[in-house]
Amino acid sequence: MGLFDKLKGKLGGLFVEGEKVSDGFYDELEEGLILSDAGAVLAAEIVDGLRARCKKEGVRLRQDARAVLRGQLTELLESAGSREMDLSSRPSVVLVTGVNGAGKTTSVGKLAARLAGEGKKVLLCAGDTFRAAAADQLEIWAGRAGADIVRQQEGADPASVLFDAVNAARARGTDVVICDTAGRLQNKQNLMNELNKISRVLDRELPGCSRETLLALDATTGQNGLSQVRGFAGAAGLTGIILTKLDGTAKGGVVLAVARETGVPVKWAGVGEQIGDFAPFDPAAFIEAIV
Ligand SMILES: Nc1nc2c(ncn2[C@@H]2O[C@H](COP(=O)(O)OP(=O)(O)OP(=O)(O)O)[C@@H](O)[C@H]2O)c(=O)[nH]1
Ligand SMILES: [Mg+2]
Repeated sequence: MGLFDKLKGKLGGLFVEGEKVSDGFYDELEEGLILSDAGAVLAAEIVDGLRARCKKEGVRLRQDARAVLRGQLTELLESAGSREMDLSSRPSVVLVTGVNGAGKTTSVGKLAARLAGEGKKVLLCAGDTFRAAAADQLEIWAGRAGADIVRQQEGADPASVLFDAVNAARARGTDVVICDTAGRLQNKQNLMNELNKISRVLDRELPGCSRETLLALDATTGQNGLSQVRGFAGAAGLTGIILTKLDGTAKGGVVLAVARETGVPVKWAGVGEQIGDFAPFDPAAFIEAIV
């Protein structure tokens, strides 16, 4: 079973063995890409690119066009930045942001488990102080992942929880602090300022530390995902994306638009609600699943 086996592409049906490419084929492909949330402009661009490549390489059969398309889309995803996580300093810090319900807390738990499995000492920071239940939920994940947790009471300043977490991490020789945050809309200025404040605590307390700021992006959100990436990149300086809920969708094409328009790389993929449903994002495997 591959990571993306649950991700059923709508495009697969187009590549009938032995059939030739045709105008109708290219039109249907363009439509399929739009239905997968790649966006109209990018869909047209991809299809034009494919036409040109197939013409140049003398590709006549759909099955061969599929290979060309896969290569083309994989290249597009790989053109975004490096997918490596920089966790070289001790402690290093991973901040997980995103809109409500995107899968932040779940992803924090999964990532913690993964890093703990690599032998790292992980501490979770309950930066979502908006609801008391948020810290309880994170505490359950900390238990599952074998990580420590630092939390405060409901309504506390998230920057102050992070301050405590950083100090605990220094005292305990923690390798990675992973900070959960409250869900927020990408256009709500006061909440975005809160992320900024969290970031300033890190500048002051851990100058020069390795820092990843990841956006949990629900793969089923469609084109709004692009606006989320732009908004959070502007406010928090994203270093990567965790693409969540890939198990529940035939879409996910928005990451093509994200790669093209923002250059923020997808670093992780969430494919279920369980702790192990998480892996480094593999562009070639992803494209193979949707095309
Ligand atoms: N199928 C599936 N469900 C997921 C995945 N990741 C998260 N979920 C589910 O999505 C729901 C929301 O997940 P949370 O991790 O609580 O999301 P959040 O972004 O922390 O939510 P808020 O803190 O309320 O903003 C939960 O029911 C999770 O189990 C995934 O990769 N696949
Ligand atoms: Mg949460």
